[in-house]
Amino acid sequence: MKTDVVIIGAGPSGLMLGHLLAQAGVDAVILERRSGEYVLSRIRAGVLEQGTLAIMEQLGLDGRLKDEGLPHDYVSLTDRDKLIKIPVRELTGKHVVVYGQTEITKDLMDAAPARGVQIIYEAADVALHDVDGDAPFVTYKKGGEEHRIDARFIAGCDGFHGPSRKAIPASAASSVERVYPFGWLGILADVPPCAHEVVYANHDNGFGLASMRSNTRSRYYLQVPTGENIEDWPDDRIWDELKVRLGSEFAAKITTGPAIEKSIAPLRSFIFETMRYGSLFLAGDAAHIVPPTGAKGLNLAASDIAYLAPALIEFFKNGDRSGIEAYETKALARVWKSSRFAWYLTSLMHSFPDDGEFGRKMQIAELDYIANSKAAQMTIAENYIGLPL
Ligand code: RFL
Ligand code: PHB
Repeated sequence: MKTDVVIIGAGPSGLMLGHLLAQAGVDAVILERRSGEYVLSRIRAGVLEQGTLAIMEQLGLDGRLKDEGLPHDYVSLTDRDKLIKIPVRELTGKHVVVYGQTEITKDLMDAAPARGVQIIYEAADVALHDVDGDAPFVTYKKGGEEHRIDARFIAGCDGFHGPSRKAIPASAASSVERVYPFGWLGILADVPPCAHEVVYANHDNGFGLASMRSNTRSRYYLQVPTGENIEDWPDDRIWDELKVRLGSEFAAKITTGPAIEKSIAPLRSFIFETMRYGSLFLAGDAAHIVPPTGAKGLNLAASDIAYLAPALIEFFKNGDRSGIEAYETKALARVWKSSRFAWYLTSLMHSFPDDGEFGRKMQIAELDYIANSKAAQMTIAENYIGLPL
């Protein structure tokens, strides 16, 4: 088989790219290791920035998002029992929308057949070849047979563990990493949320977060030390700890219920600075991981695609290489700024016992400053709704 672009991975970045290319008449094939049902069963991000919304709108796939997404005009920070409610819409004129990554993925997957977006699910042993030249190709196995797709470019949208990043020789690559000594224990439950906005809570016991997927489905998180065992966290223990960390006002409004999903994710920042190598482009989690504080992961995947899709389209339509030459520099500039915000909010809101009393006092002073400074709230608001593309 031959195509213009082979896209590896049918997560949000691969699906958005596939749709944008198809809309412009550029040929692409998406190869996904898992089944569609499996991809849709992964519970991940939920807060969408302006730029992510704009892609769904450009694709004309924002119908359900408009009907079911929850626009948020505020984001809240708490410092034990003190609440700082930041009016993001009043400060920036913009808002974020809460709509699960699962729903975005479903909308993109469901629309694929009618729009000629070809997705090959359950493609095993995907391997990239000749990525340093102009005629790369990808091999994979399906139904017991080996297949080959020749292309002009390969887009590695295969997440942190996929093969694309590994296809770049170490001698050509550079990366930067910070691993945090804790993770987030997430719980999803069919109970009404305790607040309309997302609440990031700083407490001496550690960080807590209240979010939602709808008016009847809540998503909460707790900071837990690395190596913590999910079996040690029965539902009751999670709810009790959330009530402590979120403070008395929200505790009174928490409705508890059985978990429909529960898992622990480690926190790390990882930036692979080589986002292009020859004919291979990396996008989304394949190139960078941000700690989830600030909800930037999915939105960064979308902004990479907002740069990469027009660059590839310009190349195929007009032979213009300027977009593809500029991709890495443009994408990385935004990746570093989103990583900065995620690091800032992680540092401000989590418990770092090794930082001692001084570190804790600095957090308290900073939160007090934010509570009383419009300038500080503006800084948080403009990062939260998403920096411009
Ligand atoms: P994805 O979503 O990981 O999609 C990559 C796709 O590539 C497929 N794949 C392969 N396909 C073919 N061959 C192979 N060998 C392959 N290897 C992998 C995978 O099956 C998958 O379908 O990456 P993408 O598209 O870049 O999207 C990025 C976002 O998914 C990610 O940034 C966020 O979900 C990160 N993230 C969160 N971000 C937030 O903003 N808020 C959150 O609450 C939040 N929670 C999370 C998260 C990421 C998690 N992971 C990755 C462990 C919770 C978790 C558990
Ligand atoms: C979520 O709703 O899952 C969520 C919200 C805010 C974050 C991270 C995750 O910073």
